[in-house]
Amino acid sequence: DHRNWFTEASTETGIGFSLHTKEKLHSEQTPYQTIDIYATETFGNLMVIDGFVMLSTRDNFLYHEMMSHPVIFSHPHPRKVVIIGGGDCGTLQEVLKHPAIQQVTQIDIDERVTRLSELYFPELCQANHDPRAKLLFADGIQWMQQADAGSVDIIIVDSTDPIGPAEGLFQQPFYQECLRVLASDGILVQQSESPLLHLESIIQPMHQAMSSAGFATVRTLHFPQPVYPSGWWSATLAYRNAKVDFRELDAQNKGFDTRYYDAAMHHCAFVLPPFMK
Ligand code: PUT
Repeated sequence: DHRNWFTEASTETGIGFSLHTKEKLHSEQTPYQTIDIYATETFGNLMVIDGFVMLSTRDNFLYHEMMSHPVIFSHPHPRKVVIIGGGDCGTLQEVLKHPAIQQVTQIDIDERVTRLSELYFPELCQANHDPRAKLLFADGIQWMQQADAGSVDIIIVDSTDPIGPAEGLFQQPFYQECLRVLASDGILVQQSESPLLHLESIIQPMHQAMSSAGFATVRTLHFPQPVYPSGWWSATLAYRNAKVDFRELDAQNKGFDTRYYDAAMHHCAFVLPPFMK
């Protein structure tokens, strides 16, 4: 095959995922990581950080909708949201679709992710100048340590994989800080990798760390994500209170467009196959 392929090769899992690329549009080393952008043949633009696929034009809606709407419709009165990571701004845009949300603070360590997303994924950055949005470029762990207790309703951890700069976001001390910063009824949601590949190595330890940090209930949801290893991904929700809510009527009458999430998919996403239970 004479064509150019980008391959995310995983030595840990022994698999690789390839996309046929037309052109490398950009490559740079930032103080934190290497960011590459490709134009692909069938998935639009592709952002890759340190060799790992972050998003494509074609399928990012699955991830961004499932990182935002299930948690927001699970909170009884969401007003203040914090996003840790999320520099491509796709999650931010979904969160801001909710009129009830009054303030979203996003803290990504690397400003270049956002600037490159504005150039190569402009459709995700339409809400960046919404007056409710505040974009900070700083260390998310330090930000959380300095945040006021009980000041946030929802924390969304939309990070890279738990290696390198993001590793501390997957550990109990960070979850303890999140619990302190969440108001009553507060919920933390974090991207939690592949149900097939990372159940024992990431999802189970995450449940244990969140529970021992003091969260009352921890639940994982799952959804397809073709450009991530195994094509199947998850997000884990940690609830300050034991009671699990779903504002189903509000989800049915949400009044904005989504392509994957709706009230029925909300239920569906939390139904676990036996091996995950
Ligand atoms: N934001 C999630 C990135 C995961 C890449 N494998």
